[in-house]
Amino acid sequence: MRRLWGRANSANVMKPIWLMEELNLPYERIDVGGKFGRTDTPEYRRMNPTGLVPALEEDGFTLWESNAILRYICNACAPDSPLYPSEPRARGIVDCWMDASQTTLSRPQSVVLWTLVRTPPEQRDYAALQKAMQEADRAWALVEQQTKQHPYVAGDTFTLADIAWGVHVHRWFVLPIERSDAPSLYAWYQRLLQRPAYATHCAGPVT
Ligand SMILES: N[C@@H](CCC(=O)N[C@@H](CS)C(=O)NCC(=O)O)C(=O)O
Repeated sequence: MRRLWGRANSANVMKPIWLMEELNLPYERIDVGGKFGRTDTPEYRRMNPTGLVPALEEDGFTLWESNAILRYICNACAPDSPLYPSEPRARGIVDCWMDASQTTLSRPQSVVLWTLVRTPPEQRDYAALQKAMQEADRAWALVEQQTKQHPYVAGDTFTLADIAWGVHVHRWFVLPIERSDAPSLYAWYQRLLQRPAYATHCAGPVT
């Protein structure tokens, strides 16, 4: 049995949900983290020592870090899938963009989300919000440049790199954010919305 631990409104949990839906893999999801708690128990910490979500569990095997989970699922269940190409250079490009989503976007985008969606107005740190919006905008500019030249983040086909960035882009466009003009980024977001798994699991109300 494949089990995904993590609340469905977490972008990092959306990544493996989206992938497993794309691949039609059976899985069970268990709500933990955020208002559901249960991530500080010894049992959960054995699966994910950081106490964050997601964690993947498969017959006693466990894994954490959302991008590592994406790679593992492709390697284990869909080794020939173009989602994670095996040709070294093609794979290198996908890996590069997946890593860049974590190193450039995740942190500032999370500050923007927490401030605008999960913090009451009187408690918001607007200076930190402004700084995070600018940093996230710079990260999205990388994808704007890339999608000017290719339909997808790592090139001509939909890959794990689109999943790693794509879970965040719906929020970027629906929240009241000062954004640079990014028509290619918006067109890529519209392409993602045509995928049923994305529309259903990653593009709902932002909570
Ligand atoms: N680098 C980690 C980050 C995981 C992370 O920050 N998860 C957030 C949700 S997106 C979390 O666990 N927040 C605390 C909680 O939900 O209890 C990954 O990609 O899996």
